Amino acid sequence: KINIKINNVPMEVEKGTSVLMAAKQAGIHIPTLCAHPDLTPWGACGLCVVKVEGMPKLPRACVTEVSEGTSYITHDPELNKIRRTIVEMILSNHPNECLTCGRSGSCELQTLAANFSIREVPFESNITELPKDESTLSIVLDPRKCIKCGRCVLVCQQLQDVWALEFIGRGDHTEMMPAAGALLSESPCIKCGQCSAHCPVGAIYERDDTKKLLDAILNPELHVAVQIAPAVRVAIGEAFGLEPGTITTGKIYAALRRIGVDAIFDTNFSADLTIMEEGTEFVDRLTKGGVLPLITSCCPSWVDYMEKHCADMIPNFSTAKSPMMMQGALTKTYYADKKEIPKEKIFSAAIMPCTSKKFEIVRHKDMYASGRQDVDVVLTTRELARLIKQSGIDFLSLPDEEADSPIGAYTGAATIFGATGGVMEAALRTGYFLVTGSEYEKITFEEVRGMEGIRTASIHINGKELRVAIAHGVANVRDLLTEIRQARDEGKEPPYHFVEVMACRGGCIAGGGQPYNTTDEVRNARIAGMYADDQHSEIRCSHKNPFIQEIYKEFLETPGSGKAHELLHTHYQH
Ligand code: HC1
Ligand code: SF4
Repeated sequence: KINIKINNVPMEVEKGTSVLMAAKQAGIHIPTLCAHPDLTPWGACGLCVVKVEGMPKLPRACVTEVSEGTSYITHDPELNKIRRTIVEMILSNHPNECLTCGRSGSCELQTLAANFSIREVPFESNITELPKDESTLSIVLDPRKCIKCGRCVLVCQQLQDVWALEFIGRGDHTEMMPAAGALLSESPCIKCGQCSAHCPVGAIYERDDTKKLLDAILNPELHVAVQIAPAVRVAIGEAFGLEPGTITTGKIYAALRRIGVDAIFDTNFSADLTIMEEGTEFVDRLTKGGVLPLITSCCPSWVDYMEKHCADMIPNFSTAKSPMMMQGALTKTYYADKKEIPKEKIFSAAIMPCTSKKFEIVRHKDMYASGRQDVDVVLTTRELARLIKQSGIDFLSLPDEEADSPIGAYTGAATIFGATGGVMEAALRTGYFLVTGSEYEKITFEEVRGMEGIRTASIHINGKELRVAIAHGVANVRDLLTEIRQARDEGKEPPYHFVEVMACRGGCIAGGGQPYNTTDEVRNARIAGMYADDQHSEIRCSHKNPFIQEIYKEFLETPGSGKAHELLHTHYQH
C-alpha cells in the first residue's frame, strides 16, 4: 500500500494504481474521453491532467502511477480552464449534429460540453469530411465524428485481436479506420460491435433497424413474431435506471405487446433446442470417434473469425445453428403450420445483445431454411430501449407478462447461455442424460463459471473424464487453438473434448449492442442476474423442457434427425 493525498485528503492505495483510479476510489471523477477500464490507458485526450506537488508539469492521471507521500490536486480553476479549452478544441473538430446523432443523450462529449457550460466554440471549425462506412450490415463508422480517442482501435486490437481498425496517418491527421482505405466489410472485422460499445461519441454505432420492425407492425398483412435473446433480460433495465443484472423478462414481453407485436417468443426456447442438437452431435462424436474437440458455433462473430482466420478448424465446429436462427426457422415452419399462417405473411424479428446477429441472418443460404429469410430483422438491446421510449411506454410500471406458447417456454439452462461458460454448463447438464438416458444428480458446474479469459476443467461423468475449455474475448482464443492444433498435427489425443467460445468478454451479456458503460463490474452484475434467474427456474435442464419434448414428438422427430438437420444445422465456408 502507498500513502498519498488527493485534494489534500490522505488516503491509502495499492502500489501501481493510476492517479485516475486512485481518485475514483476517493469518489472523485476526473474527466476523460480516452481511458476505459477495459483498455490500456494511453493519455490521448489530455482531459485528465492533474497537479502534482513539487512538479511543474501537469501529468495525465490515466498514465501516471501514484507515488509514496505525494499530494495530487485533481480539480481547481486552472485545471478547469485547461479542460474546458480541450473540450472546446475537440468541439471545433466535431460536427454539431447532436439532434440527429445516435448518441444524443448518452454521448460523453455532449455531457462534458454541457457540464462545462460551453455555449459557443471560440476556435475555427475544422471537420475532416470523410464518407460514412455502412458496408457491414452491423455497424456504421462515421469518421467525421471521430474524436481520436483511440478506444475503438484499442478494443479491436487488445480485447479482440482482430486489428480491423488501425491508427492511420499521423498527428492531427490520424484516422481510426481499416488499413489501406479499405471498407470495414473488406477488413478482418468480425462485426462484434465492441468498437461501438466503447466509442464515447457517435463515430461508430449499431445500424439502426427500428424502422423495419415498425413498418412490419404497421403492415396489416403481416403477422409479427419477435424473439428475445438470453442476455437482453439482464441489461435492458439499465436504460430505464435499473441496476445491471436486474431481470426484466416479463416487462420486455409486455413492452413488445404494447408496441404492437403479434407473437412473443423467446430465444431461450431454442437455446434448449441447441443443447439437444449440439449435445447429440457431441455424444455422437465422442462415442463414434468423430472430430474433437467439438467447438460451439452460436456466436456469429466467432464463426466469422473462424471462417476468416482458422478455417482448418471447420471440422471441429458444431453444425448446430445458433438458437436465434433455429428459432427463426421454427417460427416460419412449425409455428406457421400450427397457426395456419402462410410463412410469407410472417415477419420474424429478434432482439439481441449483439451487432453481429444483424449479419448472421443472411450469412449463408442455410439461413433461409424455411424457404424464406428465417429472421427478417435484428434489433440490439439499445435499439429496443429506444423503441420502448419512443412508444411512450413506462417500462418500470409494466406488469410481468408471459411469452406465447409453444416456442416461448424455456429452462434455466437456456438463460445462462448469455454468460461465458453458460453454454458449456447447459450442455453438461444434459450430456449425461443423452449418454445414459438417466438423470445426473449434479446440476450446477461451478468449475466452468468465472471471468478468467480461458478456463479449463476436467469433469468426471460415469467414470469417464471429460476435458472442457472456455474462452471469451477473441484475444484469448489464440493460445487455445494453438494447443488444439498442435495435438491434432502430432496425431495426439485432443487436449479437450468440448470447447465454448464467445467473441465478447463476459459472453453475450457484454455484447456490442448492450447498454453503454459496460465494465467488468457491470459484466459481473449481469452474469449474477443470469445465474439467479437460472436458480429460480423450476426446470433447469434443457432436455426436461416439456415443449422441447413436444416439438420433437410432433415435428422434429429426434435430435439430429433429417428434419432437424434441414432446419437447425448449417455449413461453414473458407
Ligand atoms: Fe447470445 Fe445465443 S447466447 S449467441 O450469446 O447462443 O447474441 O444472449 O441470443 O442465438 O440463446 C447473443 C445472448 C443469443 C443465440 C442464445
Ligand atoms: Fe473491430 Fe469488432 Fe469493431 Fe469490427 S466490430 S472493427 S472486429 S471491434
